[in-house]
Amino acid sequence: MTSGKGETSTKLKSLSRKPSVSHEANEERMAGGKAQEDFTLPRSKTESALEKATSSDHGANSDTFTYKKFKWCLLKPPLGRDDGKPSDPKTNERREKVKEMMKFAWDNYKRYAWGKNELRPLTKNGHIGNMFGGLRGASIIDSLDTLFIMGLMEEYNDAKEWVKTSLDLNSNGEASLFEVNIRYVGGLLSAYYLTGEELFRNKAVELGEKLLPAFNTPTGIPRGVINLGSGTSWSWGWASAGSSILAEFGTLHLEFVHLTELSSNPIYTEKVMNIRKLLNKIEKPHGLYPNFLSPVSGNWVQHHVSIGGLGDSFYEYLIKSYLMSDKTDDDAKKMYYSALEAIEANLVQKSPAGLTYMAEWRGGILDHKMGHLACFSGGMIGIGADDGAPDKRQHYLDLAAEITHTCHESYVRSATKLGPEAFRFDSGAEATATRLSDRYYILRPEVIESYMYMWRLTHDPKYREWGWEAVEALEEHCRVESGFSGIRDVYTTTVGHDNMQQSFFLSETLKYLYLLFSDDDLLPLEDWVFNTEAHPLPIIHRSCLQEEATQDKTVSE
Ligand code: DMJ
Repeated sequence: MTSGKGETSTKLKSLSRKPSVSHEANEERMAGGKAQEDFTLPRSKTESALEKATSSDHGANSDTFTYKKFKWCLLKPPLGRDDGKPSDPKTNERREKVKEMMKFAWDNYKRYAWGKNELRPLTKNGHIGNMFGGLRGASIIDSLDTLFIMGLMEEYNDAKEWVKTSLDLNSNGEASLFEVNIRYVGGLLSAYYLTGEELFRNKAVELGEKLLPAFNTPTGIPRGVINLGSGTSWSWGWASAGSSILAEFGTLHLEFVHLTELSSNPIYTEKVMNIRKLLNKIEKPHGLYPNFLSPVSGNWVQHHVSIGGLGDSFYEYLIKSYLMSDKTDDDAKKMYYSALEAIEANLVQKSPAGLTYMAEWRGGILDHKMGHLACFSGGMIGIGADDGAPDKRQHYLDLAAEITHTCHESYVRSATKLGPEAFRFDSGAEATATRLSDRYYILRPEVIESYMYMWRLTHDPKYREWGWEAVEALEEHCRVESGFSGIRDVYTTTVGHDNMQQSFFLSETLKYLYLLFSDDDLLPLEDWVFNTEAHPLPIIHRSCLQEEATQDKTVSE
């Protein structure tokens, strides 16, 4: 113990760690009436897994998690001084507009698709799909934290009530491990950390346990599809030679570390550390990570590398794992910066007109195409700029800004001012889609996500202007009578709608817009990282949590 926090005489000091600016309503909302309780998870659901777990801890917290400790260790109040309300009236008006969009999207989902996974806004009904293995309510789980931070409390309470009475985890269908993890586990974890409602914590851990059989492979690399009832798992039929996808098995780390944190069960962290170790050890062509890996042999199956689909969030989770560990996870840090160096050396390109982009790599041959999905990388490179080599900070900030600029160009070069699914830099194209099949926009968040991070990092007003352009375009082309819909061709203003309000529109697109027009103290980056579905997860301030454990004993004496 090096600080005096454990001493009785510092009790008052410790209380003052919670900044005095904390807004009353905000505090009440955060506490949810439960913040003063110490929650301990009933062993029932996790017992078997815990008992089977091997003894190595891999950084799991040996102390039992308590919400009180967690809150005390945050550096700042999660919702900021005044729920992040900006002082500038124009920005506030814009923020209110985004809140209205969320309410509109939510109200229509509630009216026409309640309990289904997504709203079909043209036909005014619900969509279930086959990604979530019989789980329902994806839009509800994905919206919990967005509703909460926007102060849409009636709607949040309806959502919470649905989770309590109707979220049935005993489904028996075939689910995408990745999608269930990022949307359901991520959404429930964030809802728990923001509200202290034990319901969310229990559901997250219960669901997490159902995902574990997917890791029963010769290498421990999980397969992509799992039957949530039987635990049987297999690879996607379209993935070559029974392989697993980098962006899927590489996008579990943040949630699984938090599952260990909340359950005191090391198994979740062990599973993702095993993936990490294998990826760290395996030989990489030119330092790059191909998108397909065999869960049986542990070898790459083919050499397609992409910062967009199939690869994207693996890189995101490396830097975010490091940040979420309070900058203690050095392996994640090393892997991230080495990967970024390889990406810069092999994939980053400059177009004839001077636009910087990330090409795709097919066994050494470049495909001069950038997917909308790859546009998250502006934000990712931005948030990692501080922690690479000190002399590269400005370089990374410049690269992040250039990529974000290119992605903005893909929006402004369309008739609708929304960006296509993929844009190209060959045959005379500069950030435009050349194939009919790439012209659609499905309410994706990645470009706006990068605006939000770049705004936080630079406060350059252009990012808020670009975000507002997107709001206007969404309103004009995607808003229909009963919700928001994706469009089939961004290059024509006579739009055809795809009749789908994706759950990530509520979880990510609208949340990132709201944060863009909020003060930086709403979910401050000193305390929170966003999972790849924009669900905020707290940075684990381990040393504080351990100090406070000692102090708890003192306080209770
Ligand atoms: C979301 O589910 C996540 O952002 C994921 O990482 C990629 N695809 C969608 C949004 O486009």
